[in-house]
Amino acid sequence: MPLKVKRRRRSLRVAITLISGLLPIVLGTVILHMQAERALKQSAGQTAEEAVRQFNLMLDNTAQAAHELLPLAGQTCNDVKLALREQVTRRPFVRSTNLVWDNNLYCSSLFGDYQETVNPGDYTQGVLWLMNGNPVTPNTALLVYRLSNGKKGALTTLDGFHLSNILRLIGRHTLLLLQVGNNWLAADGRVQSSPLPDLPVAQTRLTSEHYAFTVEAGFPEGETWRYMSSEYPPLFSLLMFFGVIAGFISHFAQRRSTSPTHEMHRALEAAEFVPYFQPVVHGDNKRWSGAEVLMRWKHPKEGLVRPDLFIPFAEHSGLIVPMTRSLMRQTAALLAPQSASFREPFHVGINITASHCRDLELVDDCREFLKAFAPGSIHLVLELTERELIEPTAITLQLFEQLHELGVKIAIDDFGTGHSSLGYLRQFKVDFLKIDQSFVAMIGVDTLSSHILDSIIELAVKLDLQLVAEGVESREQSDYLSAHHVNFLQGYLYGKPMPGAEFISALSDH
Ligand code: G
Ligand code: MN
Repeated sequence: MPLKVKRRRRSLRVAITLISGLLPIVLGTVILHMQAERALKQSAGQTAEEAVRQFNLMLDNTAQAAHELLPLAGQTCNDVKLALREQVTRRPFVRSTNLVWDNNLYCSSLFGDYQETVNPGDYTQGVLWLMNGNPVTPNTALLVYRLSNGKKGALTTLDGFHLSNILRLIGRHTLLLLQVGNNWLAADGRVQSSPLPDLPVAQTRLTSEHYAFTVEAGFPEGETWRYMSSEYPPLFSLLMFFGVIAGFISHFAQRRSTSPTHEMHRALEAAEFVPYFQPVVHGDNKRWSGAEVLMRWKHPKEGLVRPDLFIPFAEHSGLIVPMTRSLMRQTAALLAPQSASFREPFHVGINITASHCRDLELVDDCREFLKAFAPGSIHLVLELTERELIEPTAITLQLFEQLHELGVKIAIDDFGTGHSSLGYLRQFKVDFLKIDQSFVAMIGVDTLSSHILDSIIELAVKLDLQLVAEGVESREQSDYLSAHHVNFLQGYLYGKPMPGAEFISALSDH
């Protein structure tokens, strides 16, 4: 069935379905990715805040020791070394305490008397020095707090073990670094002075408001995806679900877009509807008097399709009007060059459905058709099937009025199979009756049908209507109809419906 033939190529349809399915998944993933980045950023920020808070507390403790010792600076080491050791013992984070006079460390809680020059430039803002150990404990991180007042000075040191512990415990999934001046400490407890490493995901820096240090927090490469895969599985399932739904909807929407109507739209644009011509002959001399135009669909895959299969769809979708217009234009283009050879007006029968008669467009189409021919060289006959009667509304009556003014003839097709009244025939000023082929087929076979045929002929004579007999296949039928003065005959006996070129060459032979 041609109307089921898919409009688009399969690969394109599959691609569209895939894209529709993937789009919500991709968009959803992008949104989840952004959400995950936000969550990580927030987490890094909170971690950094917590670390700064902890370091501030530890430094407060260390600074207090220095404040308490500073007034003692200048006294002999022997007098103060117990006070120095007391601070180390009392304060949990303080590892050592030292007194300074005039930038000279002269007394230490570790060694008592001691001599070492203090260079204030080593201390960030003159206060903090993150170092990788001292001569006593090399390679053990150490944060030195310096307090000075004139020549007096106190140095208290904070054990790096506590610092790296904080980095490790608070950080957990977050990478945390403590930076003091150019030096920085990571959770592994090593102090380094190389450039700070990049934390590729959610990098956050937070500087203490009380002391000269900065905490940097962040996550390693790929953390966003790891976070998503651990936190969002239910949302991912939902996305998959939406993707599948969208794919299905797209798939079925495309199936719909290959509906008969769409397929016929395409065919109309591709000029696949072509006219075939079946000759109509004079009843008496059997000379060709005209032709009925019969639509054929030259389908690219299905071959030649007969109108019964697609005309109902065309009527339903309203496409029948442009399709017939195309048929009339093709017919005019084909026959107009022959019109000089017509010895009498050539009958051209065009099939019309009731849906054609809803507006006056048909008048313009007929006018355009007739204009293609030399005046008087042609009779345009519109064939209306008796099976669907036209309502005599104001618009249809106006339509037929205008058609008659144009000189267009009206024929009732398949006559005898419907139930048109005499009033109907008069109202639409019918010119021809086309006797349905079922009655012609019964000639010499079925007496009842022959009676009906005789009545139709009688009626036509009384109403002064011209008669066309359809489906004439045998000499016997032809003789009978001629003997009963049927004006025109049409059927396989004289010619089957044929393509335009064939019809033209047959026409010149006749
Ligand atoms: O309804 P309408 O008259 O437009 O239909 C014409 C139909 O009759 C076409 O399908 C045409 O092919 C068919 N037809 C024309 N002549 C003959 C014929 O002699 N015998 C048969 N069986 N069909 C015919
Ligand atoms: Mn017809």
